[in-house]
Amino acid sequence: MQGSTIRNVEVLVASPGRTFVTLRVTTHDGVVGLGDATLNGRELAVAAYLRDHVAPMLIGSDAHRIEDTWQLLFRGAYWRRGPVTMTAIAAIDVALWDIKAKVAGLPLFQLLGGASREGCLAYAHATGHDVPELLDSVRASLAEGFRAVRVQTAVPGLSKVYGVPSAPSSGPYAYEPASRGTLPSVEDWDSRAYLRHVPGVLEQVRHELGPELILLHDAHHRLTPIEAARLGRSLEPYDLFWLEDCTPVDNQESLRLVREHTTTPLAVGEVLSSIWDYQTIIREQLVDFVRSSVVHAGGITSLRRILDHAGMYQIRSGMHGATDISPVGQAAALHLALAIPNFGIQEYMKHSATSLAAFRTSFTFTDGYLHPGTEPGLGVDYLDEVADRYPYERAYLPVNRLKDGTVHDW
Ligand code: CS2
Ligand code: MG
Repeated sequence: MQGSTIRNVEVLVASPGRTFVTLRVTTHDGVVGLGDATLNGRELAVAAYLRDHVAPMLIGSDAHRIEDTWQLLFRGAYWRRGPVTMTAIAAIDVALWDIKAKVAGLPLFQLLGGASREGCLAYAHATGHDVPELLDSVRASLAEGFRAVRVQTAVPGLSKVYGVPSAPSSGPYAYEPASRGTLPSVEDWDSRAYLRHVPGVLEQVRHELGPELILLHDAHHRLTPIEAARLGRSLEPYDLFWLEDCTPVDNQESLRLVREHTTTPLAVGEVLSSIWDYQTIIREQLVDFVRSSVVHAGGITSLRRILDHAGMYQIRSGMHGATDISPVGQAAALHLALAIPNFGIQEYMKHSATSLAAFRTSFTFTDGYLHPGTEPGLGVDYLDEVADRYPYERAYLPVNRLKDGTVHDW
């Protein structure tokens, strides 16, 4: 199997519109596999982890031994888990799956058991500084063919809130959470103002756009468990598909209190990076959707295991798909999403034209559904000649502070 031994491992960092870390693995036969190693606001930590520690270990190893390589990088590192390690492992894992599928001459989803559906229902981002602007944004997403929309709104009294671009009417794709600069920007937060405002907004959206529209909302980790319980209950009349990250889940048990008080479906996990982070959450049926991405949860090998476990509890996937998941990570998500039995929905925050220009992609969006395409492998290429025009620029996710200056979850 000389041909499939790894000849080269490259860590490519560029900032076309936003920063992406792309891993490229090349075998002696010249087969290329790509992986996404982008960890928003901490990109260079993963790049160094890969370049300085992991890449030297893989030169000369067999690219086809995906599971063995995963175990080597997880157990062999001694220091396990966490977003940096699991994002690094994910990039290698996906690149090896890309290679194996290309050698097999099949689209990756065929190696994952084949298609379990014709397409993956996708949700768009809609946002507004006020209800009329939000309604326009939702209608714009519907006009693009989306059947599901996540709605985020500004909150009176707060200068800046997650999911809402600074400039009014700049459209849903103008929002990029990480901002370039020497220091993170500071946003203010007030849970009481948010809890007073959001139910009324969802009420108006549901009233204006009818019962069929699939509606989602992201509380973005900012509420205490009892506040989250109250929000979940106040949103029940508006039939949300899910309420996301209603409270931080560092303490997985905190969701018990939320579950006790509301039947609004819950989604968590975009910041969770391993199956152990879901142990209590899944076993006690505390959520309805797993939000981990292939990129931040150890790759296809690892996320498939988490989703298989979740499937036992009828918990479905809702993979994170914001713009800090690169087109490579997005493609990997779609191949897994097409194959798994317990698919729920896929986030589709479209990349800017500048970001997209650095990649050739083959996934499609038709009538509300995403499909990974049928090219061998992932179906994505990295365009060095374009990406190289955008050298790395540091950017930070914002920091949140309460009115009294206390640091709060962003
Ligand atoms: C968000 C993300 O899309 C989402 O659900 O939670 O936009 C998140 O803020 C970013 O990915 C953080 O990098
Ligand atoms: Mg989120």
